Amino acid sequence: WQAVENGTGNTQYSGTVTLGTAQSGSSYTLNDTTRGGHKTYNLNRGTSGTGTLYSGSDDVWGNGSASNTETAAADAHYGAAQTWDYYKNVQGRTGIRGDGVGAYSRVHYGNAYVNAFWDDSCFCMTYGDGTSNTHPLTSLDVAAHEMTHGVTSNTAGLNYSGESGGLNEATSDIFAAAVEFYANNPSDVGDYLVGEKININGDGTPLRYMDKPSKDGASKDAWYSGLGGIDVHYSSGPANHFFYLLSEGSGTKTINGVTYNSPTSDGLPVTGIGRDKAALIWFKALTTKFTSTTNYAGARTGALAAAGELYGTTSTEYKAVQDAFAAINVGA
Ligand code: ASN
Ligand code: ZN
Repeated sequence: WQAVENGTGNTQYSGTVTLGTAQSGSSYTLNDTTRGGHKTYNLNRGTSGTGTLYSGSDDVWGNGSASNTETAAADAHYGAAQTWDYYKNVQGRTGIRGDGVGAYSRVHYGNAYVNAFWDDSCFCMTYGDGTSNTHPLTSLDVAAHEMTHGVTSNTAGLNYSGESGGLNEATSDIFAAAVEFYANNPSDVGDYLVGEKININGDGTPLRYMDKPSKDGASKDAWYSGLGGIDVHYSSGPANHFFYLLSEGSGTKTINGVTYNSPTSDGLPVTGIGRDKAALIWFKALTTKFTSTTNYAGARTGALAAAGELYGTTSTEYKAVQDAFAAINVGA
């Protein structure tokens, strides 16, 4: 028999947080029984197997530094919990499959491994420790990005290549931003940047920018005929840009201390409808309109259908979806 507990996580990226844990006798584990039994395991630099479930004699996890083996676990466990809560409380989806069952997280994958990934076959997400094993890829936005790959896989099933692959990647970035805003953590405020905490570029810049994706030097701001031929982490750009424009509108805007400047490819302004409505539209499109082969034109059709069902086809929200797609060069 296990008691439900609230532990304390001293994370690297999100400050001190509450973690869902379980207690059995004198031992505590990173087993979030109120969120589908989501568990966090230590791969201890291995690259296979499930690893060892985090357990300990107290309910305090990590010390904020990557040199403590529990710190990355605290971040990953927190990210999974916030993502679970977002999908349940905002989108009405309980768990990645919508069946109430939790996935699991594995941290300390490999040696100085600079990536994180979702894997359908284990129904789990995995995190490397980053450069010099000091920057684990366990920030909240990365966790939400990886967990969202599980949601996409179990809904639209967007193929991970060509334009559908870009839409798959964008969906993970879109809900990463949505989860970060939802969590409203003072140590990791919401933004339209992806991976700004894990310092992959070594100079403090984020991996991706949603207001103007080309700022990363490789992503595209708008659709063009060759988009399906580039890496999915770059062909995601136009859809990320669409989501930013639909949420916040074009032009300059400062949110939580970050200043964005979002252009439009047609030169016409877009008036944002707010990120909450934008995320509801994208989720409805993802889960009821998109298929494995949806391309950018199909995403427009699907998002408009979703907006029409949610707000009506004569609504400002519907019009904003039209305008935001036109702004990324996807038109009627
Ligand atoms: N971290 C990467 C991602 O989730 C791994 C990959 O390339 N699939 O997109
Ligand atoms: Zn991804």
